[in-house]
Amino acid sequence: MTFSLYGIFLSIFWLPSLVRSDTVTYDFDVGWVYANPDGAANRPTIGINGKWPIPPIVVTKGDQLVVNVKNSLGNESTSLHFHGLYQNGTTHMDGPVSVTQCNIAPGGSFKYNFTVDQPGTYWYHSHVRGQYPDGLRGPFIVKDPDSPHKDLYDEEIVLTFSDWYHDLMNGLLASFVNIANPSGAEPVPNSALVNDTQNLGIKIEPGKTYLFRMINIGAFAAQYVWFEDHTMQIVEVDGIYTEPKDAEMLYLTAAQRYSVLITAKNSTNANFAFVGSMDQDLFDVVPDGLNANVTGWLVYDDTKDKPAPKEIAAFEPFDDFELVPQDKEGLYDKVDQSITLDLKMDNLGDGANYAFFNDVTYVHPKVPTLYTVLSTGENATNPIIYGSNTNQFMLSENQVVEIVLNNNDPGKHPFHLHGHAFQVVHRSEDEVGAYSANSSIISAFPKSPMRRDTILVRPNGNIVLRFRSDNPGVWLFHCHIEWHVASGLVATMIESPLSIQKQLFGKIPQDHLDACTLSKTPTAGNAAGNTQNLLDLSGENKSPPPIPAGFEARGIVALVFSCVAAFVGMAVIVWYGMAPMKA
Ligand SMILES: *[C@@H]1O[C@H](CO)[C@@H](O)[C@H](O)[C@H]1NC(C)=O
Ligand SMILES: *[C@@H]1O[C@H](CO)[C@@H](O)[C@H](O)[C@H]1NC(C)=O
Ligand SMILES: *[C@@H]1O[C@H](CO)[C@@H](O)[C@H](O)[C@H]1NC(C)=O
Ligand SMILES: *[C@@H]1O[C@H](CO)[C@@H](O)[C@H](O)[C@H]1NC(C)=O
Ligand SMILES: *[C@@H]1O[C@H](CO)[C@@H](O)[C@H](O)[C@H]1NC(C)=O
Ligand SMILES: *[C@@H]1O[C@H](CO)[C@@H](O)[C@H](O)[C@H]1NC(C)=O
Ligand SMILES: *[C@@H]1O[C@H](CO)[C@@H](O)[C@H](O)[C@H]1NC(C)=O
Ligand SMILES: *[C@@H]1O[C@H](CO)[C@@H](O)[C@H](O)[C@H]1NC(C)=O
Ligand SMILES: [Cu+2]
Repeated sequence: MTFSLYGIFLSIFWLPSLVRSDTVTYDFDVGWVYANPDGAANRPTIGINGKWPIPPIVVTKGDQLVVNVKNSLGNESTSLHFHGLYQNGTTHMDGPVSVTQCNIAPGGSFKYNFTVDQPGTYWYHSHVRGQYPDGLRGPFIVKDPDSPHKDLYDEEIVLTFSDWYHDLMNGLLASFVNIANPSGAEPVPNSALVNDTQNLGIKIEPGKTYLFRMINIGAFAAQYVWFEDHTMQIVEVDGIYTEPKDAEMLYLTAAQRYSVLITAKNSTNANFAFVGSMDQDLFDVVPDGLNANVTGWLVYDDTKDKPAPKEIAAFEPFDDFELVPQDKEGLYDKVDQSITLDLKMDNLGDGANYAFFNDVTYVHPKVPTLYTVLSTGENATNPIIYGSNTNQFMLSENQVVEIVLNNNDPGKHPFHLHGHAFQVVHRSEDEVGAYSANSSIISAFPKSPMRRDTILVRPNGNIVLRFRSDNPGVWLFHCHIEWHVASGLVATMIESPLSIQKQLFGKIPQDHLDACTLSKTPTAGNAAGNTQNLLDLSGENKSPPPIPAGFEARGIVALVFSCVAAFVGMAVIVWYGMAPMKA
């Protein structure tokens, strides 16, 4: 009797403290190591604490996460972004350099500290221009004691998929945004990886059900993923629980995640291949000998063969637009603010190829945008002060915001919004041109649209995304192909700037400001660092000027090609001239 009374007492007065809220701390010393994950090239790679692959971050919903970063790279700045985390109240912990923080220069340190209040499968990566494909990217898993699927599986397995380059990003970026690459052809990866290796065996026990958390941590290539003779049941997409849906093949763009349940067979008679296959439509030229596939096995019996994957006739992935969030959140049908982004690729006056939203290519401001918000008082609501090349949009509080993105480019692009998951209310097929709402399109909007944080827009197609501006902060919206971030396919959402000031004015931690001192970055004023006249942007960072009137992009391309051909010709002559004479 006393015991059960005590039990009631406990449950009334002590239950809240049983909801765990631990602090989880990681100390990350970021530095160069060597790695050779595809067995074809040992290359300098960015590791953590002397190791690569870098460790997964694993927390439980509700935890306080502290990541102490020390930059020991010696020759590059760094930062960390926690992809998909809402950072509600902590926009200064989001990670993109020149947006919510300064560079962490070589020798510098920086503490990320925020509450993780959402379950699911995420990842973390550098948000310095072009850096993460050199290795600084890994899983970020938020466990959920209250997961609606927790009784449906026995074990969890994290699997990352990635493309991989043998050359370092610094050199690849220099030749990508270059007059000698006027068409903007992206460097093609050398190989595909699963869990930063190839030929991975996964020990499977018969009869068990596994939750596979799959993450594309690549730079560029989307991957088709399938498990031979095993059906996947999708239960989570980008951190949002979904109603279970069966799928035989998934398509994971760079930065997308899926959790799927896979039930093992009862017999151990055979092992089964699984494959990640890079979407070669993305590659302008497919180099001879490229193996776009990475293979692994569900290993039921170690002593049996690991069969080569069967060739498949066609890629027919599950259409993620069919997913329904488990909470069935209804369509936001009344839009308060609609933003149209017209995407194109084009050349600027320096002859290189850039990516544009509404004819503006992103160039980072001198003052991180968040610090402009915090240092300009009531003028923070004036979009002009954020500069001419940041594609800034002011969002006011608690509105339904719509982003209409028209892809005027023959490429596929995975778009990501920081700080939110969005409803995907419409996604067109290929080659339909700009979005134009009509009654048949609107009546086809899903009642409970899929929500996620990264979505593919098809070639010359369009997407319509909606979210509620309930998270004051400075949030990037960008293509998650790292080449396109470098060529400027980025917009800045400045959500409720006066509320950001209320949350964070005077509260930016000293180590964040010290990072600015070390990297010689101003922390006040408009995009140009002007604190006196906020409308005076002289000295701001700007894109190269447009191609001079009278020249056509095609003309420049032809001119460059003939110059390049002449240069190659000369180089060949010089090279022959220098070759030692054979006796
Ligand atoms: C930085 O250091 C690494 C490792 O020593 C080296 O491979 C890389 O080329 C350097 N990068 C630059 C930009 O100098
Ligand atoms: C992290 O932030 C929380 C909340 O602001 C604070 O209480 C805690 O002391 C911080 N932890 C560290 C290690 O700075
Ligand atoms: C894949 O790597 C993650 C860490 O990134 C690890 O937790 C997981 O166990 C690995 N999966 C397999 C099947 O080895
Ligand atoms: C494995 O055996 C169990 C129990 O007999 C049965 O319920 C289940 O359907 C079987 N699974 C498969 C994949 O055949
Ligand atoms: C990769 O997989 C696809 C699909 O099965 C197949 O068509 C292709 O031949 C494979 N490539 C290699 C190099 O094995
Ligand atoms: C609405 O737009 C779609 C796509 O542009 C088009 O296929 C369809 O015919 C249009 N319907 C009406 C009723 O105009
Ligand atoms: C942020 O927190 C506020 C207040 O707790 C809440 O109303 C809002 O929905 C949250 N937004 C996100 C994106 O988590
Ligand atoms: C900010 O705006 C106010 C009111 O529009 C103006 O009087 C003031 O000069 C502005 N501040 C700066 C630093 O430009
Ligand atoms: Cu892109």
